[in-house]
Amino acid sequence: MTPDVRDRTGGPSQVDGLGGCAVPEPVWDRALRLIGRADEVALACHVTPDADALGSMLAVGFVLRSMGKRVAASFGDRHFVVPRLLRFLPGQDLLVPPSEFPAAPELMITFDTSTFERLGLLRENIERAREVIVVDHHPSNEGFGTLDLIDPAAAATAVLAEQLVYRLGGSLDRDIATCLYAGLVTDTGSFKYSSTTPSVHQMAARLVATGLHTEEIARELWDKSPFGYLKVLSVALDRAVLEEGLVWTYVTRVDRAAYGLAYSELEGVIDVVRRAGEAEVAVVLKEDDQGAWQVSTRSKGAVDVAAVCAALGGGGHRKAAGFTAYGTVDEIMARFREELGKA
Ligand SMILES: [Mn+2]
Repeated sequence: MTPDVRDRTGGPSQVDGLGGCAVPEPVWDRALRLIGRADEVALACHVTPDADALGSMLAVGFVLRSMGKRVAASFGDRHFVVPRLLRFLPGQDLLVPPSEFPAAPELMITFDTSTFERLGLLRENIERAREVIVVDHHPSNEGFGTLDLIDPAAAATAVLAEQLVYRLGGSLDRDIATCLYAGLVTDTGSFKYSSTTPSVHQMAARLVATGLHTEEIARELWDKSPFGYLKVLSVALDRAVLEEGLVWTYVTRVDRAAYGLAYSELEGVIDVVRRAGEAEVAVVLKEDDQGAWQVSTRSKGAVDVAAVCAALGGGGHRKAAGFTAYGTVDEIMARFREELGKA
C-alpha cells in the first residue's frame, strides 16, 4: 500500500492525513509550481551530511528524476566523499561533486541546511541560483530561500521530504523509503527522542510497509564501525572530563589518523559521552581534516544548547546543536563555559 495524492478530488487526500505541518498550503503550491516549470533541479544538503540531509535529498531526487527532470545532487565539502556509513543509501548515482554542480542553477533546493554557511562550497552556486527552495526542520533556520518549506516541529527534514514526494505525485518505493527512513530513524535517535510523535510512528509505518529492511538499515548506520573506531572512542572516553553538570571530551586529527578513521565516523561519540547521568550538557570537540574544531553539543532539556551554540556562531536544536571553532581545546571550552553560564 503506497499513499497516492494525485487524486485530490473528493475526500481527504493522503497529504491531509499526514498531520499538521507548519508550511501553509499556498507555500507548498508555489513550491510545486517552481519545481514544475524547472527542467533542471539542483539539490544540495549540508556539508559532511548526516542520514537526514543526504536521505531527504536523494528521496526527492528519485522523484524529480522520474518526472523527467535533470537532477544533480551534492554537498559542498572540499574533499567530496560520501560518509562511509551512508554509502548504503540508494540513489548515489544522483550525486555529483561540487565542481560538476550547476554553476547558476535555475532552481536549487536545499535539505536540512540551517544556514547558508552550511552549504560550504555550494554557497557560490546558491548565490547565482534563480530560485531557491529551503527544506528544513531546524528552528534556527531563518529561511534563506526565495521560498522556505521549514517546519521547526518536524522530527526530521525527511518528514518534509516525504510530503514533497507525495505532493510531486510520487509514491513510496523501497529505495525512496530507505532514504527517508534513514533520516527519520537517525534524527529521532531510533524513535527515542521527544520529537517521536504518533505521526512519526505513522510515517515509519508507511515507510516500513514498502518492504524495507529495518534491521539491515540499523546495522549499516550503527553496527558497522571499523575496529579503529573503538580505539578512537576509547581515547575520547579516557579523556572525558566531568565538571558541574557538563561532560566533555575531544578527538584530534592525529587520534583519527592513527587508525585511518574519517572525520565523519565520529558522529556517534557524543551519543556515548552524553550518557553520563551527572551531566546536563555533553560536548565533543572533533578536529576535522582542515584543523577546524567541529563541536557537537547535547542537552537533556533544561539547557537550550541551540542558543549557546548560536552565540558561538553555530546553531541546531534545543537538545542537539553544534558550532565550528578555531584555537586550542582549552580556549574553545572556556568560551563555551562562558556562554553556557549565560544560558
Ligand atoms: Mn535533520
